Amino acid sequence: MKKLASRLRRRRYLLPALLVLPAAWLPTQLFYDGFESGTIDSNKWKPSIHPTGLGWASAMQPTFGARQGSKAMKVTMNKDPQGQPGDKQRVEHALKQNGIIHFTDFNQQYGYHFSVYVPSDWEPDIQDTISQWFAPKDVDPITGQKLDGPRGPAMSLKLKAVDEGSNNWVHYWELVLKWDDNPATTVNPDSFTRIVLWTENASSDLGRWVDFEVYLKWDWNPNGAGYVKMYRDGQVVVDYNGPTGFHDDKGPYYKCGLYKYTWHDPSANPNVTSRTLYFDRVILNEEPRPWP
Ligand SMILES: [Ca+2]
Ligand SMILES: [Ca+2]
Repeated sequence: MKKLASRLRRRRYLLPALLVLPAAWLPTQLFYDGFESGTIDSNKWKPSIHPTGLGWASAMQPTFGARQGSKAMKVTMNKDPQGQPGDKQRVEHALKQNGIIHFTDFNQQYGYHFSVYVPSDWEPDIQDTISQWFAPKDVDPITGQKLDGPRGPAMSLKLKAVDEGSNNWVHYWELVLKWDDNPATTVNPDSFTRIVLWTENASSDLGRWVDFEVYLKWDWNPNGAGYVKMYRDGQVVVDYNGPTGFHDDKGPYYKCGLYKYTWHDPSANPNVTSRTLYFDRVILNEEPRPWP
């Protein structure tokens, strides 16, 4: 009898908990593309390709297999033979929702999931940005002038190579976050804070599908609730609590692909004349970061 009473008591507490928990913890999917349609759907993606003609993306069947289903997005970019130091090249695609670019909200919890295949013959180079959370600059509504200075994306995931001696170039991942609580980021690059959240040897991640999950909340306030938590193949590699992003009107948006802003610099590897990589299973949810 005592046992039954205790069981009932437990159930009484369990029931309200079950009613409350799913609503709080189930993610709301804002975006999904596994590229199985065989096209890069213009309702889902906004392309940003520069210079045109030297880069493209397609939904195709990789010979090594997709991460999910049979198709993935292949991104290719060729080096501009006319490029000058400082010239930037990109083949990027920004997530859309309801046909327009998905700008995030500040103080909302998001979870990005994507899988990347970097071919095993990837030549080392000083940097390739493969995902970025682009922060649109504030604009004066009357004059149309940009109110923020140059600063780059709020966060970027890069592949880079580091010379570990005697021309022994080693591949590294790098996740870079920036933040600034000043509403007008000034032209002085010291005016914002740049933090390398993660760097790790990437050699064993070439030639296979790698799953990334990036959970974040944009909050530039130093006393706010900003965070970035990132998993690589289910393992936590970043667990950061602190300010994130810039003090802007609009939150950052995500784009993936290839962006090389140093391709024409003298320090770039001259042997890298073309780049190709693959994405699959790109998801954006409104969801809290997992615990632990
Ligand atoms: Ca797929
Ligand atoms: Ca701003």
